[in-house]
Amino acid sequence: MTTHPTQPEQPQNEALLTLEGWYVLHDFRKLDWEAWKMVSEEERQAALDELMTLRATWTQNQADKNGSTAHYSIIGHKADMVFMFLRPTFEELQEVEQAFNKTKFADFTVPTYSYVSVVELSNYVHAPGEDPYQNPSVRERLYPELAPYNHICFYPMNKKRSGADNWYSLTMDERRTLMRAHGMTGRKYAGKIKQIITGSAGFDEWEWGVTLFSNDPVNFKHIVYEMRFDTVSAKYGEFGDFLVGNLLTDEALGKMLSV
Ligand code: 76R
Repeated sequence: MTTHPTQPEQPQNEALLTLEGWYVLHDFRKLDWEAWKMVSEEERQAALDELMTLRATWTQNQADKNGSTAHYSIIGHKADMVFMFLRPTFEELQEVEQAFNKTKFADFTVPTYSYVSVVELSNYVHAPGEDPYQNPSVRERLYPELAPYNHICFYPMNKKRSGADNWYSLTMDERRTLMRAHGMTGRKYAGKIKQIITGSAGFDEWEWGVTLFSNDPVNFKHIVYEMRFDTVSAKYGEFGDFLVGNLLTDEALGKMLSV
């Protein structure tokens, strides 16, 4: 388990008081179906067995509390599957990506999109005075163990900084008020949606990655639509592509890859 440095004591800007947890890679792949269908059943089985072995190492990594991994299929043409890896360091994140790339199965995949970020809790909520990295409920959110929800929804987003609507020109109090309203909307989905907000300023194209999990995909539509009416999203939210899909249990994976 990593230890992150505690926060700077006197940051220049309160917005810098974010808490960071595990580093995250969302790795989206398309399957080269033509190549997959062309090889023999034995070759397909060997590639699948190797993938299963790798998945077992991810399960062990999670049991060791040294990271967490999710593997989902993706619906539509943007990708066929996503691996979401959470690891303590950039090095471990890259190692897990490379371990996959070295498998035979990876030869049948084409990377279509990837996203590098870090689990982030913003400073709008936590109690002053304590070391949040020692707080068990904070730790649980910074180093989350991904549970096997049936569905995933991922999209990147920015807070606008153009013209009169510049999030970064607002005062801390203004931002806190807007984020509080956002949190209230979010709380209505307690038990229905599990959200992981990851920060990607300096890491990737957008400022945050939003990863939602649910057992019913209609909850994604409801929460995203309801949040569009919150001032923070209505005025300041800018969104990238949405990618959605289904949990790849061993059985679902076998079914997906059988030809
Ligand atoms: O962390 C907390 O629970 C406290 C309140 C809270 C913060 C600070 C919170 C609650 N979020 C916070 C920060 Mn969120 N969140 C999103 C999206 O599609 C959209 O319009 C927005 C995408 C969703 C669906 C969502 C869900 N949140 C953030 C930030 C960082 C902002 C910053 O620092 O400026 C972003 C980008 C963001 C976006 N949020 C919640 C949810 C849900 C479901 C909750 C309630 C969580 C709970 O109480 O368990």
